[in-house]
Amino acid sequence: MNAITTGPRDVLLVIDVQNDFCPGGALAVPRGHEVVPVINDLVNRFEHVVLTQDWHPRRHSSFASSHPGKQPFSQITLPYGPQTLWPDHCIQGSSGARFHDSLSWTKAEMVIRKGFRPAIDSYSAFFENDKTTPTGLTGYLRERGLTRVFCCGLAFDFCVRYSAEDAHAQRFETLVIEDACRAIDMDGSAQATRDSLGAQGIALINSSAIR
Ligand code: VGL
Ligand code: ZN
Repeated sequence: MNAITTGPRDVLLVIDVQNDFCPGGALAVPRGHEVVPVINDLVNRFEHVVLTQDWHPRRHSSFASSHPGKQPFSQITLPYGPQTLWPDHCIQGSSGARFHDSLSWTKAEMVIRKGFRPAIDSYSAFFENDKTTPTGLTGYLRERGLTRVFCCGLAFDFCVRYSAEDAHAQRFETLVIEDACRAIDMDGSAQATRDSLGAQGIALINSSAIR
């Protein structure tokens, strides 16, 4: 991979590096905490950093506990389509919803919260799972003149995947820094993510390529 030099129109989009997605958390991503030193190092190489924070109210519709008889990691159909059910996680104001203690978050110019509407989940940083409700991030990036989005964080096969696909669909130049991500990997979802990103022409790169 050729070296990539970052500039004033580039943004590092750090997705959901929160306690609940790290070992010991409610929806722990295997080795999720390992992204933290990689991302902290990347933060120094970007002028602009934006974070996302999964931010659910209690009894959110994506929680298995909100659907009597349903188990976490099963699927249901909500009015907007299929939805995976999760353990209760990233509840607004809880310690699980906080950024990982070692994440260097102070440089972030913007924090996009998502998943706060009780009836709609939101994997992507750009659109909720109904594919129509915007988070406001497209407008923010455009108004700021930011044109190239480097995605990293948790989880590779859910929130990072859908954020990258939406960034690309919104015509931002989009890259995913794979060694700065970790996957949940349910039923081959990590490989399916690589295939899908590849098919769309979204580059998967290593953090060592970024100068
Ligand atoms: C995520 C499942 C539920 C993620 C968020 O950040 O990938 N996954 N909520
Ligand atoms: Zn969530």
